[in-house]
Amino acid sequence: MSQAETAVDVYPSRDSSQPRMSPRLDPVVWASDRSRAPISEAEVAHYEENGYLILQDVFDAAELGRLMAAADSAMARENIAPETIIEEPESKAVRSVFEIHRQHDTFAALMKDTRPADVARFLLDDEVYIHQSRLNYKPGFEGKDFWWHSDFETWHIEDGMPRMRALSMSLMLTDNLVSNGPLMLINGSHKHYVACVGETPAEHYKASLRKQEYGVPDHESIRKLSEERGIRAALARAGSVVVFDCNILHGSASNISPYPRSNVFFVYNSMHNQCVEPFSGQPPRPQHIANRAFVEPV
Ligand code: 6CS
Ligand code: FE
Repeated sequence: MSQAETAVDVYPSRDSSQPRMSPRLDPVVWASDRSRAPISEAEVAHYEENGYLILQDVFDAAELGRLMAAADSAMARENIAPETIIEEPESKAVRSVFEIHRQHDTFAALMKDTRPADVARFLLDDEVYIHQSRLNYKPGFEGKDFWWHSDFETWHIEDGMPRMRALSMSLMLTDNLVSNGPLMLINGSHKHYVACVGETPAEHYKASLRKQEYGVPDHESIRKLSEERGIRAALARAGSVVVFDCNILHGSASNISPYPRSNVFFVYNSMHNQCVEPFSGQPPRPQHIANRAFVEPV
């Protein structure tokens, strides 16, 4: 398919003063042959219906120890490119470190590990590459919220991701508890595309990664979708993995507990869904936020 053909914007957003909700145009589970799934039929059905799946205790204590040591060194900004570090909006605490898979071997190996990668290759029915990776620390007392959003709406408008053929893995590096600002997902919201109001500001990422105010759904749409199927908190022990569809509405509250909610997020995108020119009409976001330079199967 030529570049011009893929540039048809089938998911417009931030182009009107009125919010809009429309049906998803893409499959959730792209796999045609489900007999070779690396997860159970019930897990596939849960993911397809709800838009996410929690895989309990995927990584063991020894593996977690290595990952936490790597996360601590990244949090200490050791051998980390300064432009990939995002600080909390109200302090100098490290909120996120982007492109972590290219800055630390431990995380590079994680994203190639067959336990998450095989699930992504199955659900997206293709070879996959890393569109984005990040460590979100959400430190105790200081970790601020991530307002409700669809990742795909941002990746489509600001990164030029054509279709909903991507998913996120969130590997829990610390226990994700009721008290420490766990990921919350609006059940089933991935089946609707919520177009947001408000034009994308220039270099929006400089603000949105600290506190997102554009490309966020309107309250009425959030209320409607929450009341339809409910809001779920992804509570699980460190070592567990949440797989969630690129378009599910999710967010998390501030962490006022003493306990960090540290997760490593990585986004698998289908090799047949590579980013084109951003649909915002603005220049692409930097490489460390939206990978364009290293598009090879994991
Ligand atoms: O803009 C982005 O790509 C990032 N923003 C959020 C809130 N989630 C996805 C991603 O990390
Ligand atoms: Fe997100």
